[in-house]
Amino acid sequence: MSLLMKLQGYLRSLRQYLATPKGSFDARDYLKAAGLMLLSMAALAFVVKLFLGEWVMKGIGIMGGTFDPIHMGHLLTAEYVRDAYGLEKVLFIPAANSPFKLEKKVESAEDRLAMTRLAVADNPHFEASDIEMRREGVSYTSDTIALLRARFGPDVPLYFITGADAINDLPDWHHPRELLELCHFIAATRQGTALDLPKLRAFFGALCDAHIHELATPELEISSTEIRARIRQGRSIRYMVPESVETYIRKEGLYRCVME
Ligand code: DND
Repeated sequence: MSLLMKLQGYLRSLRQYLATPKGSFDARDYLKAAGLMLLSMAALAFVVKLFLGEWVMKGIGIMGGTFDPIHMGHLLTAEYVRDAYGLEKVLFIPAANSPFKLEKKVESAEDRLAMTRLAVADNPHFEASDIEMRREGVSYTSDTIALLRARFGPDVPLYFITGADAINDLPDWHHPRELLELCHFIAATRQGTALDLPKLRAFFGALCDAHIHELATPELEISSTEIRARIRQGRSIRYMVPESVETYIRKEGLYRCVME
C-alpha cells in the first residue's frame, strides 16, 4: 500500500472518529489516530529542518586561550561576537599547553580552568570546557576543533573567536588548512591590529574569504601580561577581571612570584 493510501486511510479513521459516538470507537481506531498524529509531527519536523535549517541551527562560538588569567577583554569580545552572530553559546577553552607558549611559565591548567569557570558563571550563553585539559601533549586547535566537529555533527557552524593579531599567524598553526575547513574564524579587530588579508589569501586561497570573517569589536586594552605585572607590583586589577576571578587569584596567591 502506498504512503498516500495509508495517509488517506488514517484521515478516514480520524473523520470517522470525529463523527462516531465515542462509545463505539475501538482500539484499532485509536491506534490509527495515534499513528496519524505521529506522522504529522514527523512531517512538521522535516519541513522545519528543510526550510528553517539555517535558523534552527545556531552556531557555536569557541574562545580558546591561555587565559593566564582570563579578563574582561576576552569576555567582552566573546559576548560581542555571540550577539553579532546569534550564537547559541560560546565555549571557553583554556589550553593545557598552548602551542606558541610552550616555553612560557604559566599558572597551572587547573587554576586557569577554575578562573575561566568563575568568569563565565553568570552568563547563560557561556560555558567553560576542559576539552584541552583532558588531552596529553600540545593543545593543538585543529585537534580540538576535530573533536567538537564530531560532537556537534557536520551541520552546526563552529566559529573560533580570536584577536586579529593571532589570526595573522594562522598559516603557522598546526594543520591550518584542515582547521579552517572545519570551522570559521572570527577575527576581532582591535586598535592597531588589522587582518593581513594578502598573506592569508595567498596561503588559504578561496577558503580565506569564505571562512575568515572580520568583526570590529569595542576596544578594551587589557592584557593578561599587564594584569600579572600589576599583581606583582601590588596594584589594583579591579574591573580588569571579574570580581570572582580576582578573589580566586588573591585567595590562591597566584602570579606573586611568576616572573615573565
Ligand atoms: P593565546 O595564547 O593567544 O591566548 O591563544 C589563543 C588560542 O589560539 C588558543 O586556543 C591557542 O591554543 C590557539 N593557538 C595558538 C597558536 C597556535 C595554535 C593554536 C595551533 O593549534 O597551532 P590568550 O589567552 O593570550 O588570548 C586569548 C584570545 O583573546 C586571543 O585570541 C587573543 O587575541 C584575544 N585577546 C583579546 N581580545 C579582546 N580584547 C583583549 C584581548 N586580549 C587578548 N584585550
